[in-house]
Amino acid sequence: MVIGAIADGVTRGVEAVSGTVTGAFSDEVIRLGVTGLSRAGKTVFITSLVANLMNRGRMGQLRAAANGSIRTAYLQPQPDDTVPRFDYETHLDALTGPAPHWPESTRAISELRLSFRVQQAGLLAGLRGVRTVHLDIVDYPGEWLLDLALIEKDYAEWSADTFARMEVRPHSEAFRAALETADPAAKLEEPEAKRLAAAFTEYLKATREEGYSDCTPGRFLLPGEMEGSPVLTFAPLPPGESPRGSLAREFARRYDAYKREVVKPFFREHFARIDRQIVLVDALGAIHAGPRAVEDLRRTLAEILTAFRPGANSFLSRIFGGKRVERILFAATKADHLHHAQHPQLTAIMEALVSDARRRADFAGARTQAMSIAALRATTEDRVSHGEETLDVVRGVLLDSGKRAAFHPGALPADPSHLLVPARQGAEAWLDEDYAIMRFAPQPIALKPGEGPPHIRLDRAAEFLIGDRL
Ligand SMILES: Nc1nc2c(ncn2[C@@H]2O[C@H](COP(=O)(O)OP(=O)(O)OP(=O)(O)O)[C@@H](O)[C@H]2O)c(=O)[nH]1
Ligand SMILES: [Mg+2]
Repeated sequence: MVIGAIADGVTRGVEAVSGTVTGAFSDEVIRLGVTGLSRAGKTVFITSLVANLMNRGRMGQLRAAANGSIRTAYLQPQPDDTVPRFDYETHLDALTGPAPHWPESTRAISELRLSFRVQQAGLLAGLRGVRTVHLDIVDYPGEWLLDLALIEKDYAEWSADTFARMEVRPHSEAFRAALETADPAAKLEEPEAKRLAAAFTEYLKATREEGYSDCTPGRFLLPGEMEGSPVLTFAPLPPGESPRGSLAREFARRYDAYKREVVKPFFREHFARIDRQIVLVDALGAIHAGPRAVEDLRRTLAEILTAFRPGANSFLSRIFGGKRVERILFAATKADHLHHAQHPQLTAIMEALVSDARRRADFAGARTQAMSIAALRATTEDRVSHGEETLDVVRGVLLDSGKRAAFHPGALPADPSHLLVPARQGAEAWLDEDYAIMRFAPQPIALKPGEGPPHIRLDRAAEFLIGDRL
């Protein structure tokens, strides 16, 4: 405990020093965290945001872009040598090249530095001179935030929790069968450890495919370069004897190593340095999947968002050392699947999904907002007559067939509780409406000079997140 506190204190100290060094060169740094569960739209968001900040023709609602304060924006080497660079060029080529397609899934942390030369517009221009502001964008999986809950639990508690969840979740048979033939008190044999860890990982994968999002430890599903290492080769065990050198003793040790070597460094080295945060949420995808997916999403978001209340967790308050995330934007992504007439409803659902967490974060001093956005608009809007009525639709090219189609996903309720209440009550299906989803391909775009890729409200999102610092 004490050692942990000292180690954390030391890191903060070094941080503070490097902070002053940056200050001495009078360059300002904003660290923007971009997170969301897998497939939420992180990669597309960062790519389009950066492209639109470099070519600001479509950023009318970002004040510093509209009034000309931003003179130039350019990419620079990032400050952290050991973090993979966000592969901006490859992702942009995918989205805006001659045969546009969605980028590959990315499964780990990455970072990109975009720097601005800024000079205040108008009367103040001469007074303040030209400043350099660095925007460090950090992309990390939302699943990693779920591991925060492990820090407060020891191996026995975590095992007990995991078995309790298993009671109400499908696909645990194979792992249970693997446990039947295991002897936790016997001397550790590595093949046996691997066998149990593999069966447990398969169980986590299956539950995630079933739509459950809180499947800790997070790195078992997104191992990256740690695949096969001892910190990822353990599994929960029922309570029992754990003599020295036994499988049970070693699993408990590896669980502690996972917390120490994987979870804590992420929070300390990346999470605690974030100033501004956007949480991307595929709310439409969950609504389409049905009430259970919506309820699971709500719960998972609530758990993820506890990370933004450092006061509630002693490890977090220590590494934050009084600092906090100043602004948090909750963004429902892929809003181009909806005609804009329905965007207020989507935003209201987004607000309702995170309302508890938002209240608490507001209370902790962060400014929060909810919004509906599309980082890359893949559709155009239209109205079609459908029998007696006219219907608001969006049109685009379908990803699977390559055919053009008009799409109306169903009418979202004006009152979000019409979705969230049945979801909370465990309904199997929506009562009076089916929500369809279609996957559109990115459209070929001919960009005019000075314009970034088409989007919906990316400029408003940028204004909320960084507008005050430009
Ligand atoms: N129509 C539309 N679809 C989008 C948009 N953003 C993302 N998508 C869809 O969502 C998918 C996932 O987007 P990504 O940006 O790769 O999501 P991610 O969060 O980086 O996903 P992982 O890297 O797998 O965690 C894409 O392949 C698209 O199908 C958008 O603005 N509009
Ligand atoms: Mg990605």
